[in-house]
Amino acid sequence: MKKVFLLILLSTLRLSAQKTAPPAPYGALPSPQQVEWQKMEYYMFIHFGPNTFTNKEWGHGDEDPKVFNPTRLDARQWARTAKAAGMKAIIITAKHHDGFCLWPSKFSKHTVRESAWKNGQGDVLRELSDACKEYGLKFGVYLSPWDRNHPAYGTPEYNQIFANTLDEVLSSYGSVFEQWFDGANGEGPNGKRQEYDWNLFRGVVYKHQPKAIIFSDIGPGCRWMGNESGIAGETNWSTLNTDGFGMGHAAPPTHVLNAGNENGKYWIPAEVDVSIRPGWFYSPDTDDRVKTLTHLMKIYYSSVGRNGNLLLNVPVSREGLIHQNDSTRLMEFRKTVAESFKTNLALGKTVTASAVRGKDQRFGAKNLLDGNYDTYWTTDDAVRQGSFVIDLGKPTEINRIVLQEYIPLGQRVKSFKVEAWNGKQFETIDQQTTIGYKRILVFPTLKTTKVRVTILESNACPVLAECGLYKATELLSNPEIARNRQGLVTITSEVADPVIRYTTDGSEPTLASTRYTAPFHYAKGGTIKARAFIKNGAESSEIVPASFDLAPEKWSVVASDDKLKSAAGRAIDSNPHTVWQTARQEGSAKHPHELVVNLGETLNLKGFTYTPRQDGQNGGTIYQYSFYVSENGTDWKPVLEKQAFANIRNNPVKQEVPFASPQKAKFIKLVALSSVNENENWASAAEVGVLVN
Ligand code: FUL
Ligand code: CA
Repeated sequence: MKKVFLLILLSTLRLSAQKTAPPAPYGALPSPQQVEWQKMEYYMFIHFGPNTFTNKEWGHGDEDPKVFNPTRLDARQWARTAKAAGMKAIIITAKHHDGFCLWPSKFSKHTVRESAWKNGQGDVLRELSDACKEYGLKFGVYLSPWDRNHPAYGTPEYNQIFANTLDEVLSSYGSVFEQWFDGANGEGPNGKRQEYDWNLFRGVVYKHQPKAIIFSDIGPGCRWMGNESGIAGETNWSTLNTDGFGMGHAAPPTHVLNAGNENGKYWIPAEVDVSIRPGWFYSPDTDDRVKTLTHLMKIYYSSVGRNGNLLLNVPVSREGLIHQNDSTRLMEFRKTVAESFKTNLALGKTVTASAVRGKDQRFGAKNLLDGNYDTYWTTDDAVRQGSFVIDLGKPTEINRIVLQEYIPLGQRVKSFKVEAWNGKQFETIDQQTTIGYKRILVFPTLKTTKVRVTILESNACPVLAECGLYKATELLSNPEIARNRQGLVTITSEVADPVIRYTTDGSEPTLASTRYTAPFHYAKGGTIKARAFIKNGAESSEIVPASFDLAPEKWSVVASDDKLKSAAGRAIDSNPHTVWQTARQEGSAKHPHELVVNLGETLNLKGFTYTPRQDGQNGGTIYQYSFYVSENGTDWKPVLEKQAFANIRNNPVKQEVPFASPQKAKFIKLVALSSVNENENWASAAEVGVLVN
């Protein structure tokens, strides 16, 4: 009897001493550097170079280096701004497609040394890397292999030259946390494209910066997520299959980059690069078009909130400073994010899970609410579903939930559901797919005592590090300004009983400005600024600007048959959601495809505009074009020949193209010479317009 008792005692002791093992890692895993990188969440991109001074997005490489002449360059101001904005690093375009080097490279004759800035004695990379050290920021470099200036581009020697360039940068400015490789590959000065030697380039990076994260379309450190508008996929796996793929046109389709591959072979998380302005480079034309706070918050939720890091571009101005408008907006953004996620209402509250791994409290649900990423809740290996309930103790207002998987053990969750207790039962708030490092769900404010999270599907037992509940700042939604073909402006608002006020003289609308009550005529164009007020002005929306040129009231499409006429009419109906496209059937005429418009009166044109289709597709989007004008519709004068809309494939925003000198015209003709997609023999447009103001 005694013996048996002793045996039982011994085995119990042994059992409790034998701790439950943590789950084995699942699938492709992040390196320790990738985990660190993911925790950075938010950092700054800076596009700066000759384009800053020439109003271009893609320089041609033949620009006079003397144009680069910032008058008051202060890299410490950039670093200070980034730091105050809550960012963790700065990545700068050390060399963009025009080949201009922001440091005095030995391997190029197109650099700051040849510029007017500091009499050729300056080095932007030196100043910025020093400033980053001073402000405790990490430093990263963008280097475009595509080089429209270098005479060797397009020959085998160029690969070694680019490798030397990389070597120079990566061994001269201290630690580089991220090397950004642009996938764009176009023609160089000799009209040839380069076959890049990526193995060579990667080798140089790791030689000097073994811990650097290499960004490219397909990693290996992190990946492009398929667009430049700041929207990662709602489903976003950090794993990707890259075998057989390459950069640029050889990359997986953008929808794949956007969502990653479930069970992908490599860990290549998404980085969300987007500009705070319509373009990547500074232009005085966009000083008024810095993205609104509302827009930036939307980007935050669709980047950091969807398992991606946010790389927000803030272009440096011609003075060599971050413009006041951008820095003001960055501070508002920082404040709103910080306030929204200041108080985790779930922290330290009671939480119970449907199951706990080995019933071992080291893996218990309380780990979800301890504010420590390195402790997690998990279940037995065979368990693929499970839930936990957070008891808030009292009715609490919430509108955001933050979930985090413990990624050192891989990304596992395929779908999950969030519910709130309504007094009688749990009611679904949202059901979504992946979580990854961080997932934030946004929902209207509700009051509840209990929240239940259910993992519905997981590729291995779920491993969740944290769950947070918040009552985030709700911004009053912004009014929207639209103008129709006849020039009638409508201002709408989602706010209940708003008082909308607007101006047409560029000033900021106040409570004293004109009140919007009905659509008004505004065919000649200009800038309208609107703002919604509620509670007698106690609360207001942001100020929303909208700029218009001449309305296409009197315009008509010139075409032989009515079908084409009405189809082409979609390019001049003032509705960016309707698309004109030329015939695309088999055997149809190859490029050029053209659109001819009768303006109905003779005008003095300063330029034209082209809005590519805005429906998420890029079929027929024009890349190269020529533009003609005519006073009688028969004799055509070329104004712009064989030009290109720079970067329109990745950033399909409205293009505004000024002419070198004003042109008298009653007719215009836009001729599409090529599409953004190779071998596509048709053209499309959401809108075509003119600049007369
Ligand atoms: C693109 C480039 O072509 C753009 O000019 C910009 O630098 C963007 C970040 O990457 O591929
Ligand atoms: Ca934890």
